[in-house]
This record gives sequence, C-alpha cells and structure tokens, in this order.
Amino acid sequence: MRVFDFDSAIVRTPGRSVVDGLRDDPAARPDFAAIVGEHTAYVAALRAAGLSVDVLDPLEAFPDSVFVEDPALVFDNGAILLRPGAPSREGERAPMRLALARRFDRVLELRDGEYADGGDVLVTPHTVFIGLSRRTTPRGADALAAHLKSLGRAARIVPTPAGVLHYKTAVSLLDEETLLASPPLAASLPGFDIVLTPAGEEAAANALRVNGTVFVGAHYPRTLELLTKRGYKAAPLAISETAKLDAGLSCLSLRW
Ligand code: CIR
Repeated sequence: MRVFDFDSAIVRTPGRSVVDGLRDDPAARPDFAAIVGEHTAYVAALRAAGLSVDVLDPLEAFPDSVFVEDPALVFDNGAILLRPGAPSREGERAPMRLALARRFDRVLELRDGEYADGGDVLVTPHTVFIGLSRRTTPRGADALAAHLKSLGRAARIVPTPAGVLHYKTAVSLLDEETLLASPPLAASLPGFDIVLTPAGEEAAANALRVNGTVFVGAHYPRTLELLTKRGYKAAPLAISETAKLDAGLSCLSLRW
C-alpha cells in the first residue's frame, strides 16, 4: 500500500476570505498575503518532491476551503467524499465532488449525518486510523470504515487527544514503521516506533512525508534537528500564518 510514495496532489488556492476561517483563537487573525506566500511555497515544495499538483480555483464563499484534506480522502484505487463536521464547511463538498469525479473512476460518499474530517484520518501501511473528534462522529467514523473496507483498507477508530482539533494535529507518518507523535498520543500507538515531538513543539507532529522528504513547520527547529539526526531528509516549510487557522501541513493537500 502506498502511504507516502505519491505522484499526484490536489490543492486549492486560498481565497481572500481565508482570513475569516474557523479558529479557536479569534484574536489570531492571519495576514492574507502571508498565507498566499506560504501556500505558493507549499505547492512548489510538493512539485520539487516529485508530485504533479493540480491547483483548484479559490472558493470565496468557503473560507476554509483551502484545507482540501478535510472534505475528501484519496487513494490510488478510489476516493471518498467526506462530510466535514463544521457546518460552515458543508458547502465545500459539491465542488470537491466534481474535482474527485474528474480524477477518480471510483468515488464513494458519506451520507447525511455521517461526519468525518480528513484531518482525523491517518493512513499507515496496514491500518487507517480514524480519530473521533469534535468534527468526526462515531456514526461518520463507522461509515468511513465501511467505505475504506471496500477500497481494501482496514480501519481502526480511536480517540483524539483533548485540546487538539484533529487526530493528525498530534501524529503523522515518518516511514512505514515510525510515527511522529505528541506525548498524549504516543502510548496509544502500539506496533509503531514513535518519535516524540520535543517539549514546546507538540504541533510539529503534523508533519508531512512526501516521497523521500519529511516536511516540518519551519517554526519547529528542534523537531527538524531531531528528525535530521535520525536520518530523515527533513525540510522546513513556513506554515506559521496558516497555523493561526488551527491548520498544519497535511491539511493543504490531497495526495495519492
Ligand atoms: C477548520 O477549523 O476547519 C480550519 N480552520 C482548519 C482545518 C485544518 N485541517 C486539518 O487539520 N486537516
């Protein structure tokens, strides 16, 4: 199963409305030009890592639509249209349905009342972890697990640590056997080698492995150093402005 050997990605250009995106801290208002700068560098980094990147048009009516990871889940044998748990994001589904239909022969869909955000889904070689969160409900997780089964993937439904928005805020895949995780999650991941995020850099756990590179938020120098010491090709990507919207590196793309 391919879990970080990708050749394609979808991203969406941020609209001006992105500065009104959902966030826990209303005082943390991001700067539009800075978000565009981070997004441009992100797309360039994915291309440099070997991906063909399709850039979708901005959707001004949906401030959080730049976070394409949440309304869909993609694999090389099919895609799943999810149902984001935030009501303001429901309208992202229709344009995402069209984008998926153009690229995938098989597109499955969550139905009414089945809520799951892609940010709560961690794909590993043998198991897809689905984190229950404020956005992903037990009913949504069960429905998603059934769709995953029909795409040949086994799922496991797990809790998301309190205080983080999405499961993947706290964990990401470094290689087939190793996860980068913040301490609250580490104990609940038997069967994996765990690299713990350094104190004060817990949010660096949302790293992004693409082919041979592990992208890490540029404002997490200790995590970058730790991964480099462990032999990973760790590369910094600026994400601090986008992070004001409670988002990390994985949220900005769908990869397969
Ligand atoms: C939201 O609250 O939905 C956005 N402001 C952030 C989404 C982050 N997505 C992700 O972690 N996959």
